[in-house]
Amino acid sequence: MFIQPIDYFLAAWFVLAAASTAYVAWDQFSNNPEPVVMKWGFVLVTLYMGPLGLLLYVMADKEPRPGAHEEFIKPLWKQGAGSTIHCVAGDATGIIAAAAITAALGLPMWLDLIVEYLAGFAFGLFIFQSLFMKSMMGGSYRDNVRKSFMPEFISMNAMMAGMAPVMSLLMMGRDMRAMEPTELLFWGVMSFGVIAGFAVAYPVNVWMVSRRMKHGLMTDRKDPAASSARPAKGGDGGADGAEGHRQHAMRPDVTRPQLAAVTMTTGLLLVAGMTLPSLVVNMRLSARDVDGAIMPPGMIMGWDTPADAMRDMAAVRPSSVEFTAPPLARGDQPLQPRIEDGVKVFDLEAAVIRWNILPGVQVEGYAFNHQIPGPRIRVTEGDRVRVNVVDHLPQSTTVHWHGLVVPNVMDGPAGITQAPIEPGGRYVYEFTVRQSGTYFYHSHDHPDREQGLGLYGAFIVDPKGADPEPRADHEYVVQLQEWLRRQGLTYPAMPMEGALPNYFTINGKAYPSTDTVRMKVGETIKLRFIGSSNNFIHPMHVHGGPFTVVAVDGNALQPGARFDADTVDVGPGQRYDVIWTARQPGKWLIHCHIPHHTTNDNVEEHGGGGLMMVLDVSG
Ligand SMILES: [Cu+2]
Repeated sequence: MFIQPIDYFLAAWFVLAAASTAYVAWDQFSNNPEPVVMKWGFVLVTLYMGPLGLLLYVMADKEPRPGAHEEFIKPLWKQGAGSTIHCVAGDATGIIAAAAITAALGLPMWLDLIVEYLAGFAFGLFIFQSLFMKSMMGGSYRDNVRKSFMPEFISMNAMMAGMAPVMSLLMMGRDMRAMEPTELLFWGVMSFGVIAGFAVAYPVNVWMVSRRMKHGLMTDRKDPAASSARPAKGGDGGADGAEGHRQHAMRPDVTRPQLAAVTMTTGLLLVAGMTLPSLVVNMRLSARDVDGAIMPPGMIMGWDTPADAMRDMAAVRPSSVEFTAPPLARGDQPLQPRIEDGVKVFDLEAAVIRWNILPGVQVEGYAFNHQIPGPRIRVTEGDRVRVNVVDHLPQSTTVHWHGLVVPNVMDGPAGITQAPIEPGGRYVYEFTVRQSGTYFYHSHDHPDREQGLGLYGAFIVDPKGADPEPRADHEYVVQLQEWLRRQGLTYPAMPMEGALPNYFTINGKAYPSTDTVRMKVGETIKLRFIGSSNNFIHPMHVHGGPFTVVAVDGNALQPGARFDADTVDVGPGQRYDVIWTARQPGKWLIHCHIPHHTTNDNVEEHGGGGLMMVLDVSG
């Protein structure tokens, strides 16, 4: 899916790779005079290395003028490139096929690499090298497998030494869509891996060609007379060009100590390439475990980071969005109950939505009834309440009724009092409300992720008899939340590396998109602060004089216990009901007193941002 700049680059890359491959295939099979195996080698390598494959082909192998191929391919660097091409064509084909299969099977990354190595080596040795050698030198297939073994082993080790770390570090890196063969990114990583493998394998191939351990490029004409050069050698190790498939045995010019040292060095490179990435990424995880997660930039990812942590912290997948809210939509909308047999029945549906926290800032959030915060449930003390909860999220959920005394099985903690509601599933909560005051509901299944992304809402209970709290002329519910929106993706904000929030909202909107409440001098307003946020204690402050704290966590304070203040620390889970009197006309702020929480992505606009709103008092 196209959600990151790399996706656009890769689309361009693969268009060019397809065009390059088509050209190389056409030119090889209609013009270029060389053995069929090499034609296929260049076609495959161009498929994997895109425009770089084309570059190699035209610079090192494509006959520049009729009859000039023999002369053109002579330089050692070209011979080395040819030798690397036929190694890479075979090995990479085996590796890529194995990688796609192991990803689908859900094998851990460390095992993927071993299977890929074996597949690459087998494909390279038994198909590309041995058949190639046989067509060049004749002899039995078995003989050729034996002769090809050492050069193929050395070259494959170097190739995989380059390719393995690219695959490990990029596939298990920040954007683990790279583990999914259905994503362009997977194929991009494969291409980049082949390029790295080519670069590491090239020097050792140049050496092997120079020592006549391997063939480089060669010429193969149907009509030898077409050559302008007299019978020319296709490089040091090459077969005779003009004479076509002449039986020709190479006599390697290497000493045993040289061979041993080169083998050992490439072997060590291979071991380094296979093992050292496990210092950085968790090689025990499979494509299934990480499920295409994209991690927040800056999060500490170690070799022991569990897959559960990755999935919990991952970006909301844009493709999981089921509803895009209109830019001006507000959360916390009153939810009207149906009355069934005297029971107040509410329906809550959890789903992934796209939501504007500011005019130009959209987040992918988890929402009840397509709004953030979820709809306001308002009932009266003594009511029997039933809430049908349906889960349309890509993960399971539950709902907890924060602060309310309910039967244990209605309390919501997933895996403790109830089985989580699976995607597509439903659970019915029913209880009688025996308290009054300011409460809220929120997800209690992975709340670190789900509540952090918006699964919460106000639950206000009016008293049945006399109100234990003083009355006020106005009322406003203040629900707090932190957000992490970075590089086009939304992550649940968490108080840890890489996950700290950069946006803050009151009722789902950041200032200046927060509500303004209009009042007259002398009027009062009851502010119901709800600590629905996951990460911070927010010292909520009101300008223009002190307020009176009349209730804490839903419990009304006796008149003698009420107290005046101008700031209350609203911690996660806490509620404060405070009554403020408009004493002077003008614009009076309600805001968090941690100044960073009154910015939008670190920017102050129109005098603030984030957790800030205005009480507009007229005279
Ligand atoms: Cu704050």
